[in-house]
Amino acid sequence: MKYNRKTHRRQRPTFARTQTLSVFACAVVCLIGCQIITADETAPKPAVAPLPPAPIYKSARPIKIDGELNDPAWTAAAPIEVNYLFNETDKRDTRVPMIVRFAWDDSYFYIAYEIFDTDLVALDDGRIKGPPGNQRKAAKPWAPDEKVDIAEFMFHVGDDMYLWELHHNSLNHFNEVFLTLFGSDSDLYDTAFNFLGYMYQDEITFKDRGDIKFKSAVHMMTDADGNPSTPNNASDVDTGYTGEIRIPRLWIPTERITADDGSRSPSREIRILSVCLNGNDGFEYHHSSARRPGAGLFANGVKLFPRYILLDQTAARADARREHGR
Ligand SMILES: [Ca+2]
Ligand SMILES: [Ca+2]
Ligand SMILES: [Ca+2]
Repeated sequence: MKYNRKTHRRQRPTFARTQTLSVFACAVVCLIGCQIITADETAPKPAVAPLPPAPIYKSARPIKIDGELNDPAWTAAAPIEVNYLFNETDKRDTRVPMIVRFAWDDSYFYIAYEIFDTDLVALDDGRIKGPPGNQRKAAKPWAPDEKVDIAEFMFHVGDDMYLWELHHNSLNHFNEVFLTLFGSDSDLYDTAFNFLGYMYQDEITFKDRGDIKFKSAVHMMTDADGNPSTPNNASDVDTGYTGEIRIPRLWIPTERITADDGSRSPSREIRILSVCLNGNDGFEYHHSSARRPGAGLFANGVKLFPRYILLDQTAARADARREHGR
């Protein structure tokens, strides 16, 4: 799939007033993202191989979604540093603005993260999403004049063209967006379905399935004097916050792993890009968990999203015991 920004600039339609604000916001995010990397837009992109897959362990017990990361699953999970520089290739920042952990069980995929920020800003976009009884305010993903901050997770869900883009902030606003990527050879590319290379569907929402319900929470970090961080209050110096999200597994498809000999592994794989956007300086800068998120938009780098394998270590230990006759 190729994305030619120069071509697209010529073809870019004028925004009509009928387009939703959220689509507009997304488009502007994309434009800003593109501007950041304008300097090397004509240069060949360096070849950067994706990193080998990292494990995501199955949680032995349900994780309490309260924003506090003291559950055993989070102790066991490997921390993922989100500090690759957005406009560089394979370069990490000297500081780590965000740390992410993942876990899963039969019902849910879980996300935990820490964000370190001296001035937390969290805005909703005015919409209420979610099924009856489980509604939430939708996070606003982009507002440079208001220095908005956002945690973002992009899940590849199939065929290198379907993605979830999830937004969460320090006031527990949440927004799920379904992206469909179009290549320039697609018949849908130059149509109203497409803007800047993909269709952005932010009206979709994670519906609950019986007792299996989406849930998210946040918890403010405290400073050395015990004062909690205060979103949308710039009169103090914040420390940051922690977030927890659980998503019904039915919404998070995973890929089968096939070995070179054609055999199927019982484990499943998923590609996830974690992104931290901090608007402190009035210019929103992204850090990500990928060595390079791709040419321009994060979504276009889906092949380089970090890969993870969902491992059931309990089942693996049982297999090993059987194999060794124990
Ligand atoms: Ca917890
Ligand atoms: Ca504050
Ligand atoms: Ca901030």
